[in-house]
Amino acid sequence: MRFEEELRLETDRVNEIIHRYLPAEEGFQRTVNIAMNYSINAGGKRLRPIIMQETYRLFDGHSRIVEPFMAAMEMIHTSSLIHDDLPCMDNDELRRGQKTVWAAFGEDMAVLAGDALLLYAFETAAKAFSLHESPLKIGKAMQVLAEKSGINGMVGGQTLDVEKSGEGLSEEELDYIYVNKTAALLEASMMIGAILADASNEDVRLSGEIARKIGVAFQIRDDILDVTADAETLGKPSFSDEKNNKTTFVSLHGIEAAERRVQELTDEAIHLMQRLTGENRFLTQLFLSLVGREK
Ligand code: GRG
Repeated sequence: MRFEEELRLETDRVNEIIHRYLPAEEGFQRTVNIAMNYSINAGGKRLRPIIMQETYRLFDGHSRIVEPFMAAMEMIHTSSLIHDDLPCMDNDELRRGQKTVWAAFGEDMAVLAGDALLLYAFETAAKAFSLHESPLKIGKAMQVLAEKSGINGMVGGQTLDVEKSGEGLSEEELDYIYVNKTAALLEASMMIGAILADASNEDVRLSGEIARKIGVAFQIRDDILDVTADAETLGKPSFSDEKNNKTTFVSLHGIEAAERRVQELTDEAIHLMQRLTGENRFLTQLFLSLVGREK
């Protein structure tokens, strides 16, 4: 089967898993549940849960324990997009091809929907405890999920990014932002897949290192698309970085250098994959496909 077809089928299967864990739209508080589902159901590439599942398979995992974590990861990612779009952050009105949550439901509901999705993610991941597998590895996976989302991960990266808007950045600061704001959730996805499949500590570490490189490459590609693709293709506004006075790899080094860096980081990651105790051709192809992604 062609890779594109395989990816489409995989995305459909991942969507089915995520939908099983979404909250029912009922109760006095249902407006927030509706806003949570609105943002998740708008689509998205589902890259993080796909990477988690494929890493789990790479290390020969074959139970359903990974599924609540896949849904949890997409919830955390989506919660960050909801908050990222708020007027006090990027002030964007288009995401995943539809109105952003604050534009559709108001700022108050968007703050609450982001908060609620973040916490519902941990409620969802905790459902793994009922699947009769080692509670120790579930606990470890939850620790990684929390660490990489919080001040030592995504929130940390976003903090420096927001604080430094309109100012120049050193290479070290830019790297900190990319490694944390974007790569940390990809890192967590691979590490959790490995942990749940009982991979060795060295394989978990290596998985994190590979995903960090892919994550930084992914963010640089995002910067490139921000200045080269149109809003219709992206499903979100282009030139958002310029509007928000963001220093990016592209604004610092130009598009050609950015393209080269994406390729270099991807090559390094693919090379490191050969050191893992296991192989997954689909995952390798997925990483390679990200180099040239158009949305
Ligand atoms: C609510 C925990 C929490 C944190 C809020 C706002 C914020 C802190 C963090 C923002 C992080 C962020 C939006 C980073 C950008 C990462 C990025 C390139 C996202 C786009 O990911 P895709 O292309 O999106 O995978 P789809 O829509 O396909 O899922």
